[in-house]
Amino acid sequence: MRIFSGIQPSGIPTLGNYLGAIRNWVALQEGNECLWCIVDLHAITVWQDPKLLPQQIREMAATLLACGIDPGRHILFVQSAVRGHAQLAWIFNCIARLGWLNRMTQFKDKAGKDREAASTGLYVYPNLMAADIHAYHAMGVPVGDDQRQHLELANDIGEKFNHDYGVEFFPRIEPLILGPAARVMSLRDGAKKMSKSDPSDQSRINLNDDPDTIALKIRRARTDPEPLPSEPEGLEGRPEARNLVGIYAALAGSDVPGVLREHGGKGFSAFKEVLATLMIEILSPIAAETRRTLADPASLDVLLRDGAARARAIADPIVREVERLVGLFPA
Ligand code: AQP
Repeated sequence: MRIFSGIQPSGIPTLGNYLGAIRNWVALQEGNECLWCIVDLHAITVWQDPKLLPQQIREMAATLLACGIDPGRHILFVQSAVRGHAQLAWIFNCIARLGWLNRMTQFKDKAGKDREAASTGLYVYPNLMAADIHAYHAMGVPVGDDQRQHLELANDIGEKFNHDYGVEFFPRIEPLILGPAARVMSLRDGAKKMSKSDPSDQSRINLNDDPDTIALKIRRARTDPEPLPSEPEGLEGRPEARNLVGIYAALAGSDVPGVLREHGGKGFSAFKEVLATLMIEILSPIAAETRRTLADPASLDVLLRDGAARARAIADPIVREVERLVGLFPA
């Protein structure tokens, strides 16, 4: 299966990005043809400092490589280097209906109370995401649970295009939402997702946090006074406890019932200690390898340019065919 997924270079990737997406990307590289995209056009839907953005892109690329993304057998590239994404997104702006976009909960979350001040790019973000995927006729898209609604919209766009132009051109996309931590929540608020652009650094684990920082953030993570239950039902109404158990399960390669069988009855201070130890064991080598790769930015840039050339070779003919189907004047 051809697989596509993207990540915004809007900061240092978090444990949420890792467990909800990147780790699954690495596993999917076996037996599939994968395109991994650093989506800078998506990132600028909210303000990004132009002096910092190129470095954020390199940091994201270095982190993905450190996590196990293989740019030899698969394609790792930067979105804006393949013009077809923006060209197809414009056509999709003309396919998607306002009513569909009005239902997108991520826009509501990200725009916040002052919706009038949000960029129009943020509003049509899901159309660009649909273009990212359909430009490659990708059929599998591994994402965290927060992106489920956007993938439904991408299918609606593909279907409406096929219907309007009387073709069977865009295939259906299958969301691949995997693992017990498909939605990692903030360490400060169990109702809010962990996010790399959250103003509070204490709300998240960054993949470049050092061991002391990780241990401190886990120790300070919000919990409740009850001990861990022995059954999943005992996590009802306890979002912070559920979050930490889900994180532990994902890191340990277990599941929630398994973790509760092993640690049920423990107080949170003891559980947080084993959680922090496991997290440090897994994340520290990633941080070290990221630093090593970042020490040679020229090689990283060559690797990303090579990835973009290989991505263009797939996307360009597909986007040209869309333009022909729509009746645009041949270039
Ligand atoms: N908290 C999360 N739990 C599980 N999966 C998550 N993802 C993001 N946050 C979590 C998944 O990571 C992939 C890349 O996400 P993105 O960077 O493209 O955008 P996002 O979902 O908006 O992630 P952030 O960290 O919240 O970024 P900012 O702060 O810039 O908006 C996606 O597959 C996503 O599901």
